[in-house]
Amino acid sequence: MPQKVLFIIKDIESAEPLGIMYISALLKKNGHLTYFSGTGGVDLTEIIEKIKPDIIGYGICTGFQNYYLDLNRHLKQQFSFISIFGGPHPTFFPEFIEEDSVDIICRGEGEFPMLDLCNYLDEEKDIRFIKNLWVKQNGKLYKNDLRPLITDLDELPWPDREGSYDLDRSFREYGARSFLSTRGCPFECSYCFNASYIDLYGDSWKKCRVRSPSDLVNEILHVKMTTPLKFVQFRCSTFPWKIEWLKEFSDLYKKKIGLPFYCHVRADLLNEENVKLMADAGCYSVNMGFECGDENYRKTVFNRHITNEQIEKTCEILHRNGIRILSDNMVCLPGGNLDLDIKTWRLNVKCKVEYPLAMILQPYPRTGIDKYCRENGFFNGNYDEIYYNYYFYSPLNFKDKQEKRKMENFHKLFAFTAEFPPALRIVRYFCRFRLNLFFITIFRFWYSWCYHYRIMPFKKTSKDRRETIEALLGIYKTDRYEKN
Ligand code: B12
Ligand code: SF4
Repeated sequence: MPQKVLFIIKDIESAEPLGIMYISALLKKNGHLTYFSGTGGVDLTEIIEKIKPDIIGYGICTGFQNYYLDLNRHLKQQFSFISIFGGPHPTFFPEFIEEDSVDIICRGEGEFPMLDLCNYLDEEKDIRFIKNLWVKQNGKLYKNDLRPLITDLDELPWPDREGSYDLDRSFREYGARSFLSTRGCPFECSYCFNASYIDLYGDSWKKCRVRSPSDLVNEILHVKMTTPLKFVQFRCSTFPWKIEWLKEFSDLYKKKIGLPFYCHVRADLLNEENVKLMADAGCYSVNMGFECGDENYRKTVFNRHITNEQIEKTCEILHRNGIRILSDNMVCLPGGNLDLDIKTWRLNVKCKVEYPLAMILQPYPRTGIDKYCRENGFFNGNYDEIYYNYYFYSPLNFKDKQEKRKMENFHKLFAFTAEFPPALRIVRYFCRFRLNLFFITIFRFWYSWCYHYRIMPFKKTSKDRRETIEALLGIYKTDRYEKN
């Protein structure tokens, strides 16, 4: 009997969950049945009664673990199914398997472990020793090794996009779609999960696995023909930067797609030649990590060997080629203070970034920064204190509580103030007050506005407009699952 797998995901947010969409595509190709459901505005009980899934799968990031645990416990009380959790949180915090109601966790790439699981259940074979899975059965835990990484990404079936529309029906009409051109990253920045993947998989993770331009462009073409695609988002860690790949991609993309796109880049990998090719292909905006304005901190604590001069020069090249920049910045840094965050802000002002996105540093499990924070007493190691989103509070300890509050407040005003740099003095003064809601509202409104209208401008759906209005009104989503 083919297995019935239901993937449950809380929110589709601004991008679809490609990881589970890849898994779903492979399962479907092999004759299994997959379903997707969101959690808001639907009756999960009714959905599960109808589908009767053999397996329920969740893909989770740190900060969401309790939400999904509450949900899974609630479902387990009513139904019988195997629960499996994958994604960054169980990968790097496999102790998660010890939680009640968790049957299996998947570490690392999930396509083939999940296929094995379904096939073995189908054939009534023993599931305890499937590579990448940690399986809990009859009170015993089976911790299995990892299998090698998928080497040829072109061989994977394209992500199951139809399934993702069940998560959010309005998404079918959405003008942007996400794609992946690579997996892996050769660098080891201490705050990023790629370095943790290198610990897990060794050097094979460092070898950036790149799809062929033709497979990638054909996937985009298929989506363009079947949806109202207006804007392409490449969500891979670092967009391919090598000239040969870019030349081939640029030619094909222009001919077959011709739509603006957004991608992630690294300042030290770009130059006049590759930026020109990207711009020529249709690159409209990029996401580039600045992370910290202090070169020494960036190098020693973040293990990110990029100079301010390289960042400034690359911003100039990008702007000269008409490409807008969304920069990634981290604030509330371990051992840091408001002055350090202001230094980062100044670098953004100098580089005339279109949207300087600030995130509050989170010590995600098994990253270098997690270790650094624990060893230096900045973090107590309780990952449940990591908030579900890095836009609110810092889970770190600071000796001076007032300074922590100033940094958390400055985070909310970081991007807006960069628009009016002379306002820095007055903003700095206001950061000492307990005005969280007011600051958060400014942050969310400006974020939503810049993201939707500056960085990815395409015709918006009523959902986008609702999000911008909700941001203005201070309406929030919850980070715990609430039973109806
Ligand atoms: C695109 C993206 C997003 C998108 C879509 C997220 C999503 N649900 O997929 C958006 C913008 C919405 C987003 C939001 C957030 N993201 Co994000 N995001 C990414 C990004 C850039 C790409 C994800 C991706 O598609 N990867 C490629 C696919 C193939 O890999 P994958 O998702 O890991 O999936 C594979 C395996 O993990 C596994 N797997 C995954 N799910 C499941 C489920 C089952 C059942 C099984 C068996 C296996 C399995 O199999 C998959 C296929 O091989 C990654 C960085 C990266 N380059 O991966 C960060 C990343 C995943 N995000 C991260 C974070 C922190 C967040 C946020 C919490 C940020 C915030 N708001 O504060 C939110 C949480 C969103 C959520 N609802 O869970 C962190 C996670 C760190 C951690 N330890 O949890 C990452 C790793 C970046 C980082 N900081 O290092 N994100
Ligand atoms: S932050 Fe960027 S460059 Fe550094 S390891 Fe992560 S993906 Fe690679």
